[in-house]
Amino acid sequence: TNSMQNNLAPIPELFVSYESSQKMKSEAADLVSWDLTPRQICDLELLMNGGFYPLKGFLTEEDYNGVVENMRLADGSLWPMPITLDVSEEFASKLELGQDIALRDQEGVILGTMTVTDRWEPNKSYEAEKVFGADDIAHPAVNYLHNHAGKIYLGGPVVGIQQPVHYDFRSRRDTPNELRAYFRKMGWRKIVAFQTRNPLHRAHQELTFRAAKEAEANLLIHPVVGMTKPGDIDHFTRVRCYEAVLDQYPASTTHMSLLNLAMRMAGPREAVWHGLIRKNHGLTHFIVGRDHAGPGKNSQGEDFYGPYDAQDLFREHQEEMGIEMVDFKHMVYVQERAQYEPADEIKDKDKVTILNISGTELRRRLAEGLEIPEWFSFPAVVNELRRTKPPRSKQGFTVFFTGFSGSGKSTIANALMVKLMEMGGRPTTLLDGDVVRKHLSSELGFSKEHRDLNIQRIGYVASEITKNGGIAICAPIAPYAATRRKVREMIEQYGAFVEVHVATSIEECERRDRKGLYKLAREGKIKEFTGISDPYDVPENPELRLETEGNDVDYCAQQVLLKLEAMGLIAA
Ligand code: PPS
Repeated sequence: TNSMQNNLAPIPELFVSYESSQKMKSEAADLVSWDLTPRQICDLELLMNGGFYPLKGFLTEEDYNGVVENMRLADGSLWPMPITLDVSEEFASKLELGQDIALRDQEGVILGTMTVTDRWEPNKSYEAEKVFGADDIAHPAVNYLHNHAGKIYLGGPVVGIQQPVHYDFRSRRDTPNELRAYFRKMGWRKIVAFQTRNPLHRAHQELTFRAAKEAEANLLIHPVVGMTKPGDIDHFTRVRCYEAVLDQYPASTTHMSLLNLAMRMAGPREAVWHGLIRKNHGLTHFIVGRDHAGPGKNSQGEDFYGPYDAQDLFREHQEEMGIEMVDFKHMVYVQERAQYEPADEIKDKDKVTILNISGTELRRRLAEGLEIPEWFSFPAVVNELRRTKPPRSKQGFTVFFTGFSGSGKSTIANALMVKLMEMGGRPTTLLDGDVVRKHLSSELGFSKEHRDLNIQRIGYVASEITKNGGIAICAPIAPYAATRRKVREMIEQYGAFVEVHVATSIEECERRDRKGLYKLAREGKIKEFTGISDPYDVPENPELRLETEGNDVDYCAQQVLLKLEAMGLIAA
């Protein structure tokens, strides 16, 4: 298949002319509007600019059924991924078939219109089984399908008005036709694409450069900056890393462009989809590695797909796709020869030392501020990663005290705050119950709903503090486990969440009754009082449980410090 033709002629887009788009923008004011989700915006961008050619809009029911069933549109063309406009039942019920709707971004800017020809309720479990291989929400796309996507799908042709606006890395983003034009201008006919959602280290540089040499092709580094796997390094950091690696390649044969794709992590089907998208961008070759676009482990702890399933499915369809697979060589570092070599070509395996640092080990070294050797990565890349992921002892975190009123939360929190200020280094904020109820939640009472709102506000502020490298100390009662879990999730995106249960018993709190509230609660003068007439879910697995009875405040605060030290959050 080395003779693949690549004429680089423009590919059809769904955009109307500039004049019509101006006219449509004003007319669309009268249309019913759908506010696109972040994923739908990514999908729409590639639909409109030809990245998803031959699709002409969000899938109709017939196309969807074919794609789910056997990766084919109703007209027989190969298309492995359902590109669907999922909406709420409420929105769907307002529409008539044949009606035009305006598709708007999150700021309300109109990006395109769609004529709704189809509306149906998909069988999501079936879609999950067929497309992602299992109806298991450990798969990020299946989780998205069941827990984020709307219940109803709308389908129909799209008319493009304007590209979604990106304020970041503008000069690095290209539509398929812009890339085709660039290749034409440079005289490139054979181009191999490298898809990635991770920073490039030396092994990747080696393998991509080798792939290009072997195919005697130019190289396009084509990283995804739309949506990748939850938990991935953010694209801002990654693009700075890619830019740092670019000068390791010959400039005359290597180019980088960013792809605003929303990945689904669908392994084999995703590989074929990636191939079609690259074909549309004017590429002739595509690198497929081990476990391409793999979603990680399923809920049984097993891999969703076999390591080479993606290569097999790609190989099966590459002729029809018109893009050739270059299979990924697993590159390893041979210490004695101070170079990377394909693992399967090393003849003297038992005589040489093969070095490797896994992804997990890399994350550990970053978190603990340990050495990352030059044979593994480029200093400029490591620098960028360290800037984004400072060691845990320099990251922000939240200490979240929970316990009954009068349990001693505030007093211990205050003591902890003073001790942390004495150590210095990170800005520290105490979000004490009283402070919060005065400044953030002054209109709230103590109903379940109001307490939840109160705790979520505290969680939000603490997550912002944590994100920006500070220490947030919170000390509300926070009686409900579900709400505490939500707050934990919010904060753990950015740093550690240290839940401290101040386990003073209700009897002891009532005996102390510092504010005289327990007496009022017993007399029924305060309703819904935690521990008396309102529930408290005892934390099951807090990072720390403090027994306050018989222990003084200083001792308790010191216990928290020791815990923070054990977690690597404070260092010498
Ligand atoms: S919650 O449930 O987390 O939103 O509560 P929080 O914001 O921490 O507020 C608790 C303080 O409010 C006083 N107070 C009550 N507590 C519990 N139940 C009822 N019904 C109630 N009404 C007023 C009480 O003094 C709590 O103060 P602390 O600092 O916890 O002793």
